[in-house]
Amino acid sequence: MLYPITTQTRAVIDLGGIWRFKVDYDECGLNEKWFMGMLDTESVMCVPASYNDIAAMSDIRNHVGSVWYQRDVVVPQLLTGQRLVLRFGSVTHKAHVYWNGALIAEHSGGFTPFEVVLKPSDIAETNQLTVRVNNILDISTLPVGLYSESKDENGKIIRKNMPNFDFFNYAGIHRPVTLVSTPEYFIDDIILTNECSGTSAKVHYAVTISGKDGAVDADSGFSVAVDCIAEDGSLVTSANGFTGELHIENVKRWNPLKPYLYTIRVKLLKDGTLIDLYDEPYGIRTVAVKNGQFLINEKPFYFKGFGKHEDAFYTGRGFNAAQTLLDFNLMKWMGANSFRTSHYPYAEETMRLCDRLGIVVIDEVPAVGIHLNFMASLLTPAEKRDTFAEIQTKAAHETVIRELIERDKNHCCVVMWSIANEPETNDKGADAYFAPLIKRAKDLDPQKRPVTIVTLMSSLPETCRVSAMIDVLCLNRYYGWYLQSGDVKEGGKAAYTELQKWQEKFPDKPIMYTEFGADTVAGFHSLDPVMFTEEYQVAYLKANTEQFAAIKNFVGEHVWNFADFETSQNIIRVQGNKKGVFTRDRKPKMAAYFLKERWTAIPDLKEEESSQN
Ligand code: GCB
Repeated sequence: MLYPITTQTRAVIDLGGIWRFKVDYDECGLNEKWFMGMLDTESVMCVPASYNDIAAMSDIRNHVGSVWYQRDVVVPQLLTGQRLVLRFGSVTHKAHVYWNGALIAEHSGGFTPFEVVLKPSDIAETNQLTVRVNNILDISTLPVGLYSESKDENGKIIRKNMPNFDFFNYAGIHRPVTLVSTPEYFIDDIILTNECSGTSAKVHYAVTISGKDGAVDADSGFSVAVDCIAEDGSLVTSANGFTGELHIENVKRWNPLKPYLYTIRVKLLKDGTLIDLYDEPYGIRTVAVKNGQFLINEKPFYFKGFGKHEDAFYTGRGFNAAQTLLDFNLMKWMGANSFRTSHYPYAEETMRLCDRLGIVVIDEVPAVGIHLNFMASLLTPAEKRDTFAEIQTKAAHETVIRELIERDKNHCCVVMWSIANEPETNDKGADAYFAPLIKRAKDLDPQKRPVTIVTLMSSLPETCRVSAMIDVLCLNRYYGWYLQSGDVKEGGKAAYTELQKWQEKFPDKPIMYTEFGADTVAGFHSLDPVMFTEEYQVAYLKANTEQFAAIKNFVGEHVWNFADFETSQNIIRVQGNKKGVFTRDRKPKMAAYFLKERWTAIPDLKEEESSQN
């Protein structure tokens, strides 16, 4: 699905701003047809944003179920005759979209875009756009939630939505809502891949053209012309045809923190007349896993960075351009080169920014919580559940993998897909559940990037059933925090022992830490570094990072987390998770300086050890 941009042939109208808003406390909105006519409310809400913290009241913040958004939309006359598409960057987690009272779209999955074409006959002078947003998560959704209903003494239904993951279940219209115009026949999709050989490169492209009756083929009288344009605006090379190749000499490669973006300009023509035009930014680089190394542009890459969250004061999980850019500037300040979109796909705007800034991304689907004993047993010890006998996430999982790869396939910043975070990989059923999903990701990705599953502390070389199937061993490990608590020295030793076993078992697979960290309350200090102090966080990071150099295939370190973030309430969280290297308002803890010193001394790409030998 192409990102909405304005070109000579396309217009984008932003529908963000202040919408009418109503909480559906009794889930009666559907029966009472709140989608017909003006929403009966005095409340309003910002779009895009999570509604939770903005509403200020705890019954809205913690509401389980549906809320309704509504606004009027006027379609400018100058767009008459154009194909009009209503597009949502994301609605978390389930959306029902009504246009002038009629249901026109439904979408499940809170982190990927969806769109619907508006029929010209449905467009009135002023139109009413109503969205019902539902935040319920259960064992068939991703992320996974532990949903339950009970009745109070008056027979009123009480809904409980316990997240089976460690972040606050923010909800709402989280990303831009736009009205996009295209011509009737239009560029529907562009697939880009490349091959590099020394200083030259070939970019292979495939363009899909569609009209009102679906895709049209090359015999339809339409033609496609493609230009490759350099950053200074000069034309590098051109090609013709629905599919083809662009040959580039003296290619400028996209490199970590040293980005270069070409523009691939696709033109749809009929009898020489321009019908549609779309510009796709494209960085040329290669990615491969070989001999235990992670190669970018044929050189060993070392991941330095974080697991992050889309999480901010006031706007919650809503797209926040200023904070996103600040985070990347802070990362660059400390020599970080990469992050993982833990634990869901991030905004398209963020991915475009990463292409532009040269930030390397491990792109994760929202498959978190596929472990029915994890949060539950941690908080309220219960009988062991059989995750793969009970979980019903297969269909959602197939969908999110397809939607993420369709959305992000052309991004040079994306070097690996993570198809789950910390599932129960030791239990029987894990291999049967994940093997087809790994295959699906590989089949769907035109660039054939590596695929991983990020594993939990208990997934050990002796027990983990998925490690043989994945390309990179991505480990979340908390030695010296959840294990060997308070003793970083013992923690460091335990980390080393486990890493050595992985190295022995899979001598050809790269290994990285995708999480390691310690909760740290900013401003807590002690001479003897005790847990929760800034000194302990530094000692913990030092003790763990000291082990890495001795592990031959160790290719990177992502600290958990970039910044403190909001979670639901429980006995192991203090107004959220405090493992941030920055506070939630982006003030550095001592660890930021420790990491800056360490990371600025480690090259992003090892020039000296090219894969040619
Ligand atoms: C993990 C999870 C992450 C948590 C983190 C923690 O392993 O992947 O979502 O926030 O641990 O801090 O416990």
